Amino acid sequence: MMDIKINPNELIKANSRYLRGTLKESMADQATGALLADDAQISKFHGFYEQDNRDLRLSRQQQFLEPYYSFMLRARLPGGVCTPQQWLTIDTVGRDLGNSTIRLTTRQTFQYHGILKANLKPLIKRINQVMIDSIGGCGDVNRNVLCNPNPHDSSLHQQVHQWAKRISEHLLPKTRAYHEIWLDGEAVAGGETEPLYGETYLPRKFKTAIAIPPHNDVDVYTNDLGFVAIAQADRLLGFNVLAGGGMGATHDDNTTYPRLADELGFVSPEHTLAVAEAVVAMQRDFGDRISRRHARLKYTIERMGVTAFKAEVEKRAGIHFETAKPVSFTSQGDRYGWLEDSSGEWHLTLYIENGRIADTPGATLMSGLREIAGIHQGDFRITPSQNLIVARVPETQKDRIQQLALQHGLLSDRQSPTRLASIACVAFPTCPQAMAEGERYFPELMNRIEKITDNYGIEKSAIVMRMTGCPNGCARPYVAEIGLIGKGPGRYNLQLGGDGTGLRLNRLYRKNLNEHELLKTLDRLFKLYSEKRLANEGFGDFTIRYGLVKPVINPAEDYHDTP
Ligand code: SRM
Ligand code: SF4
Repeated sequence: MMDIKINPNELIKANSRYLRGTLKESMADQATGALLADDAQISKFHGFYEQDNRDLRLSRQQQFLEPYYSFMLRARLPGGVCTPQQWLTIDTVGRDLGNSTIRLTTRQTFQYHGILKANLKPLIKRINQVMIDSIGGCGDVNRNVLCNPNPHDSSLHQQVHQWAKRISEHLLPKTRAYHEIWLDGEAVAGGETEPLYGETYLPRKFKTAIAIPPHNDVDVYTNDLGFVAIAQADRLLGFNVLAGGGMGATHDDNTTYPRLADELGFVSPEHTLAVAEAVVAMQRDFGDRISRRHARLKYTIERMGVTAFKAEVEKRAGIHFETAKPVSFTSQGDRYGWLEDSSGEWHLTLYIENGRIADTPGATLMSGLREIAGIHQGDFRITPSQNLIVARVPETQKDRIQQLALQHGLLSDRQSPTRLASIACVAFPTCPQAMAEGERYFPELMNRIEKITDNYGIEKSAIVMRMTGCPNGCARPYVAEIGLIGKGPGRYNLQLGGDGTGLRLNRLYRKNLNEHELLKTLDRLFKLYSEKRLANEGFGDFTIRYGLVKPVINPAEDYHDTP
């Protein structure tokens, strides 16, 4: 008989009494800054990860000290929207109990880094006092639901944002463990169930996004479950439903790869929750519970085939998908500066380099946003490119907010279009998976890249460039025109060929480049682009047309195809 071993995480979940584990005991143990090993898995469902400062690892080891443990907590903030009052709390808590920075993420929420164990409970309590929780911020459940922040049309944004919130609520775990452990809620005396997830939850993380065409800010095709809003003027008619997108891969494991979602069909709004639930339930029942590397929905769909998958979703949701409506996406990423919408409200999109909000000698971003929050009456929207929109500003407040933004270095016209279109993941020193630098290094590298684009007169082109410290793909680098994927200290794989709208995967062009090799390669590519591009041709399209890389036809085979 074959000996198939279930993944140990499945047992941890099953034994956790609906996500309680021994978290209370772990928190009470003052002898260590860490959690018990199983609790470090369960904590993710509560929104936080145990980390240690990787810059300090060696010196701590040499001093026979345990690693410098701290925690990263990620909030749940569907669609990235919060009020100025909530922002003021987010800011104060970050200064009091975190490392005095706030990290905006590629999934429209914020993270605190550097939280000490003793500060976790007070921190969770304080954000909950302003109605922000961290349930399912991480873990094998549905994560933060993305929603196009859409500064163009407030009424459509409000409708679609409501759906992001509803989906998020509908797919939340029902266990009271979070309230019991962190908010001193009453202990549940048995009889608890998880109607959707069951006691082993999903085999792996699950991600949902809603896009409003023509903007693909949310990179909707990279999500496990995607909804593309179909609207007539400002009236929402329904959604095209997508399933099976995902970015994560592992170097040198040919069975892992990034994949774009398949289109299942169109549904009207009243079926949204039933479809979301059916897709999640399919992943619960058919996802791989043996290998976590192969446990995402994209692999389930590859195994089942999209036709069989769709038929089963229709059966479970009690619906019939109509043919998907035609849509056209024209951009990825944010549009900066002030925009007025049809109702006369103003929206200011601020570029926050790699999402890190802090006060530094040159730019007091954290203080500036605090001051803006003190007078702002609209809302804040975190974007999927780690930026921030000061949204719904009346004409009368525009000048004051502009002044504050200028005064604190939140507005500058010195960034190139390529920098503005680019993002990098966190990586060192907190991310345990990082093989190379991300946000700490990307700005310097970009300075050097800008010199090359200036040199070839292509400085006005916005080339979507995304860097990650490892192949997990947290900055969604596989749909960028240029993807830089960490391979080892100071070394990156170079991927080319995304289309600048998030509809096409890129492909490996050169492996394991150090900075010198990378800049030399980009120099050659940008020279060619400046000489041979067609009118209005984007860099990614050029690399395909000019034959520098072939388009990806079969992601499973093409991702590991060595040039
Ligand atoms: Fe991510 C794991 C940071 C978006 C794919 N990601 C991690 C961890 C938690 C490292 C770990 O395993 O302990 C990183 C924490 C670093 C730190 O110190 O903060 C981390 N991921 C991030 C963030 C903060 C990157 C950023 O710079 O903004 C993003 C937080 C999003 C959020 O608010 O929820 C982030 N991660 C993504 C995305 C992009 C997205 O979802 O749109 C992806 C690719 C899409 C996808 O999931 O397929 C992504 N992260 C991963 C993976 C690979 C999953 C896979 O299928 O293989 C891992 C590793 C894992 O899950 O084992 C990972
Ligand atoms: Fe860490 Fe890799 Fe994600 Fe970057 S891509 S944050 S290095 S897991």
